[in-house]
Amino acid sequence: MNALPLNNRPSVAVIGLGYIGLPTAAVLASSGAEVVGVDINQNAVDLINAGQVPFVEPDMATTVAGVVSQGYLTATTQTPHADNYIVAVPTPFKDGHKPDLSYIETAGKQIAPLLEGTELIILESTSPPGATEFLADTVLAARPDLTLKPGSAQSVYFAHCPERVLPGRIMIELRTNDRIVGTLNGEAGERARELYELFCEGEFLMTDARTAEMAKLTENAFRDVNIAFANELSMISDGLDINVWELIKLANHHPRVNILQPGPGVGGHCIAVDPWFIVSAAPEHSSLVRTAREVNDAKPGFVLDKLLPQAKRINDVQIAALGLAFKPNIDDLRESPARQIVGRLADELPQANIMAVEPNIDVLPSELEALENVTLTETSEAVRAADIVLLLVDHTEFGRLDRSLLAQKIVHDTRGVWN
Ligand code: SAJ
Repeated sequence: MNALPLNNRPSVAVIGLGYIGLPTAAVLASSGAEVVGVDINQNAVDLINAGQVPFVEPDMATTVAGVVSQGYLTATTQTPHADNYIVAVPTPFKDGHKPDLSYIETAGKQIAPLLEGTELIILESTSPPGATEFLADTVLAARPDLTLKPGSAQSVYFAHCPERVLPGRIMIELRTNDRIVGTLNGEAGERARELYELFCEGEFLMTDARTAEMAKLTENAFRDVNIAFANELSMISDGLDINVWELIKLANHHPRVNILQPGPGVGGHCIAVDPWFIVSAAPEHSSLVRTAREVNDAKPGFVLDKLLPQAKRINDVQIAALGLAFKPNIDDLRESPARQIVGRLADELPQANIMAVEPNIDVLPSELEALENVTLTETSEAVRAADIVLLLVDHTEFGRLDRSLLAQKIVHDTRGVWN
């Protein structure tokens, strides 16, 4: 832990204390910055100020507890003045898969009146091309006395530094990943780099803001396209009576082939969202990116189409649905195909008893909690009682399941864990 006195530490306000903002705030605070985290969620703010965390991410809780107790990180609902701002707010999409920049706009409007000149404003949120310019335009529209022209006391500096950390490994990857830094004006990039150098040991890759925005989208679209290929293979193989897991393993022995793993669909707030920003920016040239999204979004329906006819043949069928998170060993249920599948199973099978197993949560999400035919159940209890076992998430715990419990059951392993 860095022991710089408070008045020598750069001041940073991190806007948005979600899955990226909070770990970034905590790592910055533990590496020499004086950090104020800002969030509209009073409950999250109160928890953080008590040294606790509002969501699970390995190793984050201890870092937050440490920096809060030392006074290097505080949380508030009111945006303060700081020399450096990091904007890490959501960028969801709205109707027609168009990016929704309203959170970025709100952040810009809240920062604008506080600016004194010479501040650095970094956009970290994954953003469509042009979003950093949009943030700068928002700020300057509210503060016409300020300028993007560098070098004066009225200059404000903007950069885009997209986060690229993997949920479940955020505290490690924040320090070790290479960092793209996109400059919008003047020395913004160099200043951003100095700030991130407090904690990031990776290489710094300097570019302009627009290319940085597109680079982040490209990384996630690349992964989405590759997962879509694996998911498409799984559907092709199913019809041809071929084991897709064996097929991929064999093909991956080729020195230039590296196919990803199929699953019940693609979840999370990044890979299932970001490729649409590319489609939205250049619809006429992004048919591959769009198709990959459509293939991955169709996979939960394919899983249900396989399972429902079998389930409907069994009176008062008992189904163990293993996993609700969007990927293994986390509690994040956002855009989770598993959660979507369980909801649709419950709708289609009113007489069924659906035992949802998710070792990382204590309470079902509200839309499932409200259903009479869905209960949160412990792993082996659910598997023992089940007629059908549907594995949806490759949590480590499920891989350790006593396989003899699966004998006499109808098993759908969408992740190839028991293959
Ligand atoms: N998935 C598969 N098969 C695979 C790999 C993943 O079905 O072979 C599924 C997962 O189960 C999950 C979804 O894809 O539902 C996404 O999971 P992920 O682990 O691929 O990615 P995320 O969404 O957790 O994090 C991604 C990462 N991007 C890349 O790997 C290019 C991360 O580095 C980014 O920082 C993050 O998006 C983000 O914030 O954008």
